[in-house]
Amino acid sequence: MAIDYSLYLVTDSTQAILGNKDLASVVEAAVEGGVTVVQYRDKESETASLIRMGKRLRAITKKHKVPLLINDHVGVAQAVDADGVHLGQEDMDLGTARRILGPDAIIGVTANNLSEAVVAASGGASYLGIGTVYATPTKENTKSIIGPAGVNNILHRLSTMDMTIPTVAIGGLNNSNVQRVMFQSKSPTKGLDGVAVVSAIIAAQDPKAAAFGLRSSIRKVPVSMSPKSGENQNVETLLSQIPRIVKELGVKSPLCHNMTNLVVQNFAANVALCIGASPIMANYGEEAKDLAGLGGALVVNMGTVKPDGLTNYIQAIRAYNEVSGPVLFDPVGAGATAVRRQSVKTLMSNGYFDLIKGNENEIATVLGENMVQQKGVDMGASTTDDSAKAQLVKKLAARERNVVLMTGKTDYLSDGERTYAIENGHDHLGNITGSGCTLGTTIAAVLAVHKGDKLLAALAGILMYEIAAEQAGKREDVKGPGTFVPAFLDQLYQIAQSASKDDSEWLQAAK
Ligand code: 3NM
Ligand code: MG
Repeated sequence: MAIDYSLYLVTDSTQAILGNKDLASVVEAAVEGGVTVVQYRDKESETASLIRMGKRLRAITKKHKVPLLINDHVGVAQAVDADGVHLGQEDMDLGTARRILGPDAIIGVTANNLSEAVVAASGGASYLGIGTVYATPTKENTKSIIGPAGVNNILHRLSTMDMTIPTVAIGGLNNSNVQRVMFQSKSPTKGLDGVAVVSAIIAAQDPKAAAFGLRSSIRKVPVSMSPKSGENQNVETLLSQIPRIVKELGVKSPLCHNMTNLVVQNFAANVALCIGASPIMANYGEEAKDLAGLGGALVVNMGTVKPDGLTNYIQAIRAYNEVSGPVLFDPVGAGATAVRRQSVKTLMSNGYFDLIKGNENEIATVLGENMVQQKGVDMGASTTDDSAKAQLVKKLAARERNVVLMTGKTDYLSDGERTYAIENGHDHLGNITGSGCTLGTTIAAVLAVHKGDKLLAALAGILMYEIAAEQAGKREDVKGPGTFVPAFLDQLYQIAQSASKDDSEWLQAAK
């Protein structure tokens, strides 16, 4: 019998999660709301009471034709005539449980990493519970937090080994992240069959409504996360759309919400104003919900990390993710310290970034392939050749299902399918502070007005920014980095203005 794993409920009887509610009533409501599998998990009760509750849950799940599994206790599963068990890595081994329960029993296994997944799949498990996706108070001493990227890695490797076992993800999943997790964890050949939740349903005021909401979310992948593929492959076609997009910036004047470092706040605000966007520098996460509702974009620039910083970032990222507002991540100095490396992981596991931009070192760190210790936030000498850089960018974009920009003398831009090298820019951009950060501000503003093709939006932002720098660098009044800054702002302003007058001559300089 094929089992629908799409919304898998794991129960909890603790006061902290169930409260004073009756578990059986909560489960019945949840099943009515759309839960497709129930696992009775109770880490505290004695056998007699496990069997008593197990029988009540059996009656309810039977009535609604939903499978019932028992966590850990094979004997209880037999006693209540459950459909099977779920085994953690410290529980009875899979082979023994299979021998006791027989070939038809559903036996699921928790897998925290690839080797646990492979052992369980080849040992005859019926499905895998993969986690912990996000840190959760429901299960505190979990082995490791793997994020959607970790789930993706396991799914990808299972599919290369032709293991077709069903999988659900678990840990910190709720209605605000299930779509993203299902989408981001999907490998080209294998996706999750569902998500497992505890508190999102058991602790909910209205478990039926919570289950219904989750079930609807799981069924649809948000449009803004769908990769735009195969379109506009031709560079000429891409470039021809840019003047219209730049013009839209001036017309719509999108909010550009920057959570950025102390050094560039002023410069970022000036750049945003020059291109026609409406800047706000707001580093306090509480404000993000209101700001996200205004239709703009968010820049998360990790240039100044502080103990409370991550909470603010996460609050803001979630607020924008919820309304499908674009979020740009600038992992400044990602490889420089252990704190920053961990911050990158935490942020990546807490939200979806439409675009990640960084220098070679930062992008390699985000990808998890950085072998060199970064010295400061500036980029040292490059060790990689051009095609390796392009590969790095493409690989990260494909994994995260977003757009990735690696800045440098040549910039590399990819959405995982299309990868472009951009040769525009000026040396003085490397001689002033905040040029990378404010490129992020520029791209975010464009992402806010052009939502269809994120790669095209990014290209428009990069070209207007870097061509403005070239124009400024050629001016006679520019004698060095000091005079370059005002000239650059002027040229950026000129480009935005000329687009509003349907003049796109500036774009001739694109290369
Ligand atoms: N197992 P919530 S995480 C029961 O990682 C359980 O194996 C996990 O609870 C694992 O949905 C977890 O409330 C708790 O975050 C999930
Ligand atoms: Mg267990």
